[in-house]
Amino acid sequence: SDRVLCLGEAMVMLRPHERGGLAQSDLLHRSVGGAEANVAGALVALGIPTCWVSRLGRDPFGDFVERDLGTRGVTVLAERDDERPTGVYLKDSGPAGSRMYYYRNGSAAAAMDARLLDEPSVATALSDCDIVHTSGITAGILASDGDLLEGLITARGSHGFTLSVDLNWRPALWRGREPHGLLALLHAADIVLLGADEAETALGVSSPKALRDLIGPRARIVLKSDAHVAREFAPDGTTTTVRALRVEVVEPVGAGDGFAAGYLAGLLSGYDAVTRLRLGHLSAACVLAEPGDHARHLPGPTVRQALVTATDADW
Ligand code: KDG
Repeated sequence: SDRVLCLGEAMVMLRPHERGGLAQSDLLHRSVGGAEANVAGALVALGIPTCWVSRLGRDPFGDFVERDLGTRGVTVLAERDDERPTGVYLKDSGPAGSRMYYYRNGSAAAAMDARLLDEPSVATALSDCDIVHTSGITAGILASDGDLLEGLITARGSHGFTLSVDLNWRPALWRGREPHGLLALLHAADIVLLGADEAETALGVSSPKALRDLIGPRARIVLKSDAHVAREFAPDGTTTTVRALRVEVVEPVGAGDGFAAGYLAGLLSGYDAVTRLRLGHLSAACVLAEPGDHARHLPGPTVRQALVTATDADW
């Protein structure tokens, strides 16, 4: 059965097929984006059986998302909606970085609520998995405020899975709203992944101590700074620091999802803190080297084994 359940929206992602931006390009390249779906695909590629739970429109883009994730080996548990469409987003990459344009208001996924967790296939997956992974994006898109996430926190109590949350701060989703649901989710989480820049902008905290005070004592916190180093702060006070690999960045969107997948795969493989942070960095590097939001190739068993025995000098 699936060891991880990823909960969140997947969208069709369109980007210029040729050089030049969206305003110039006549041809667009189509792929699948969406933070939790990116994590699900990467986990499967890293050898961890994973399902993705969401809602999709009953439309051709919904078929495309379902087929793409299914082909990559992800178990797709997505309710189809006859009225609401599958979300779409456009990515314009330029020398100054990437811009995202969302067409997701009123999407099928935005209508997710606690009933989704009672669907028999989803309820079974929740009781069988080790980790449920979701993100601040899910908190940001939900139409019925908090209902789904409260349901998830309650389900953790009865099923006993580990709740992993990536802050994934997307200001465009929070304009004019207070991130209450997001804070409740962070408080409840067993694992919190976030960037130092997001901690500052979204939560207004700039030190690990302030972050620990805000999130509370239970979570393992993984803080990534300026893409150069990742630190794991365990609840017992242990801190582990691993610097990132130096890679040439083709396009950065999705790297955090690659990191989350590597880190969670490492945790489930029983790797120590150093090794799981390394696998996070390595998986992120694979995404950084591609224009899409997820990598076509992730470290195979031989590389993962090499990570386990690598010394600091090797890394
Ligand atoms: O983390 C990558 C995601 O940001 C991207 O795939 C699109 O899910 C997405 C979002 O909401 O930004």
